[in-house]
Amino acid sequence: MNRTIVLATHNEGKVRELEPTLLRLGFRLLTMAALKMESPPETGQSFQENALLKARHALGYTRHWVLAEDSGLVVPALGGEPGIYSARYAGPHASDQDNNQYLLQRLAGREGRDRSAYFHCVMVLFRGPQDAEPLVAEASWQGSIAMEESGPGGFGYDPVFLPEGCKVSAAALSPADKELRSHRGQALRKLCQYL
Ligand code: ITT
Repeated sequence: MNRTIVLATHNEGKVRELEPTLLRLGFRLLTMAALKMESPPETGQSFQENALLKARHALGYTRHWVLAEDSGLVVPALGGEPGIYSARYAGPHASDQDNNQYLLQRLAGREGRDRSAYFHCVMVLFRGPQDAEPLVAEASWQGSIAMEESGPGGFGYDPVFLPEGCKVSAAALSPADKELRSHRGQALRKLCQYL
């Protein structure tokens, strides 16, 4: 395809997961770090609002295509927490491990269905700054929250997320297996089908 896409994210975990498919399709990729772009404040009230906000912010810096996504973990028994606040659940500068420990504390004493959870991702693609009808795709990944962290890979909540039908946490899946099952992998495949 020989076209450049700017990945409007500062999250290296997301970049690692999005790269292989987009490169395989022949896109050249640029990151916000390479373009020295700041992240916008995430003031949206939904995954979709935040994904659009991140993409539109990046479009202020470039004439290339821009792909952005907003994602997070939803725990229905906690009223949907952490949801759109997943990246900063334990505080504004929280690390992934802080967030995981905080989540485990919030679920202390809860078992069975109360530990059900899913990841959700809304991904948007603007085919240049004039694109009035950006492509939007979304997907979820069902599972539950483990009693403790495990697994060497992934990022974010992967060490505490037990995907439905798996015996290990998302952090113990191979990158290819995670991409096949995950909210982000599914959303990206839908988006690519629209192209
Ligand atoms: P950008 O806004 O720069 O893209 P971010 O990390 O702030 O990066 P989000 O606002 O979309 O991104 O927050 C997503 C958070 O949800 C992320 O930081 C993780 O904590 C969590 N998350 C999303 N997808 C995940 C995945 O596949 N595995 C584990 N955690 C994930």
